[in-house]
Amino acid sequence: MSTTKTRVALVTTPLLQKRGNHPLFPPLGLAYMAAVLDQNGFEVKIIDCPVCELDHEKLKAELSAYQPTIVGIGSMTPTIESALKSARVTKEVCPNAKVLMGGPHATFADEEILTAEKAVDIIVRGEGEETIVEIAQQSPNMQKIGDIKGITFRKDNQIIQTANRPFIQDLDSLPLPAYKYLPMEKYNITGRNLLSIISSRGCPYQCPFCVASQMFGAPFRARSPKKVLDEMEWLRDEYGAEGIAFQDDTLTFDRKRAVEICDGMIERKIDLPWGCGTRADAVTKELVAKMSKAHCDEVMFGVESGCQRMRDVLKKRVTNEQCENAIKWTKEAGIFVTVSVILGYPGETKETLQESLDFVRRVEPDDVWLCHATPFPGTDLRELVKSKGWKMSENWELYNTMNPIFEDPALPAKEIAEIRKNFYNKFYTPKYVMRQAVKGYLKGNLYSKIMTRTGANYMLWRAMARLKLM
Ligand code: B12
Ligand code: SF4
Repeated sequence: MSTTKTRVALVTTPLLQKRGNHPLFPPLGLAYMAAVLDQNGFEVKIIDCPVCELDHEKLKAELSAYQPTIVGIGSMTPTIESALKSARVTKEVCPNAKVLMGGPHATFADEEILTAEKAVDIIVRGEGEETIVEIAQQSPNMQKIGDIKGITFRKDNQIIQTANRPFIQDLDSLPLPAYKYLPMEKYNITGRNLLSIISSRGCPYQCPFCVASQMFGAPFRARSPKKVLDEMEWLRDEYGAEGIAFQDDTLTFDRKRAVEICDGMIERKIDLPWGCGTRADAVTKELVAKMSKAHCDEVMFGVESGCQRMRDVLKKRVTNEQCENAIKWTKEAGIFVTVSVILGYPGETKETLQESLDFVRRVEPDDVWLCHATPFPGTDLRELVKSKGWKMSENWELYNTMNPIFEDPALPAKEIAEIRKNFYNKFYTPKYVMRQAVKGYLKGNLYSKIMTRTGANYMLWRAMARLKLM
């Protein structure tokens, strides 16, 4: 038995490119793991490089000063190169530390990462809370590492995958995310302290392009309304939250529970504007009215396409009528509506693309995310593109849904990108900015205030780009 105190550093890797327009939220996954490590008596530090504006050199200095025994690095597909570089700099200054990597990219690219990058020792697949505690308990000798479920590791030049870890059944048993390890005053979106909550995990729909449902499984696992409401009050009272972003994939999947949460917000006078994502078939007119009364300011619907044939290909299992109704009711309730649409999924044609854009114009959402179909590791979409033998980029930095990743011979990627750009040029107009300013500043919608600025910035950026071209 070693006497070395196990000290864990959890890292959100530095951004290699400028932040762009991605909001910075506290890293919930790392904060949950920090909380369970803390609960089990381990020493923890979270280093959130993007929000602290740390590059790899500064991260190296932080790690060198802290000398952790375990370093856990999070990974999304576009940040994987940076995450691998973080692993290498860790080994330079803490050669004896075990380097773990987890998150949605590492989970599904475990073997590739361990084969290519010697600085990574263990990949944690799926949910990390229980696994990281078991790893810390075995640190530093890791003699029974093969007994730990949900990991992939190297042994005698072989890569070993242990059995999948069952999903955490009772999410209420988890402690609150350990925000005490994060510089909470630094997280704000256009000047607003907007903090996150995840009240459920898992999604029964398992759409073929979605990573979240693969990470967290099919059963919808939900925290009790009481715990969710307590967390909202805690974020407001302890951390000065001025708004809440629910990070659930389908917040209203269980409508009865959604109503209970809304009723609780009203009864307890929580009074915080909040936003969420859900499916068009998971709301009713009454539910969105109740959500609005509980201060819901934004709902994002993944409509994915405006063409029923394509929506069936995408296995979304909602109809145009359901989408139109959901958007209409939500707008009528005064809520900001975002729709998310996938462009260029295999089977898409110029006509179906046009149908999607016509649909969006017709329903007039407050914002629209036009996402290039992106074959993330772990998705059926990736297997489909591979099986077709189409050219597919392996430059992970491009996997941010704003770039075409594969080439469908029937629909050139360049054309899709051009159609997307033209759509946005016509979407963010002075009229749009005025509409959002009225909804934001006269009617008090938080998301409209944010989009008034974002829309104006987009137009400014476009005008400057044109001037440079002249
Ligand atoms: C919030 C969020 C964001 C925030 C990030 C906030 C943050 N600091 O985490 C923002 C808005 C910035 C964002 C951006 C993007 N996101 Co996002 N996002 C989410 C969302 C909705 C919630 C994340 C979350 O908090 N989950 C809850 C916690 C508990 O889970 P977790 O973070 O995954 O962590 C757990 C495990 O992954 C694991 N784990 C994670 N890290 C580590 C590290 C170690 C060492 C260990 C041991 C374990 C471990 O243990 C944790 C606890 O169980 C997820 C969907 C989802 N349901 O997760 C998508 C998701 C992560 N995003 C996704 C995508 C595609 C993107 C974007 C590429 C594109 C886009 N259009 O938004 C960009 C890329 C950003 C970039 N940096 O380049 C995909 C991931 C695909 C992939 N392979 O990377 C997801 C899964 C959505 C989906 N439906 O597919 N996102
Ligand atoms: S409904 Fe949404 S969260 Fe569920 S699998 Fe489909 S895209 Fe993913």
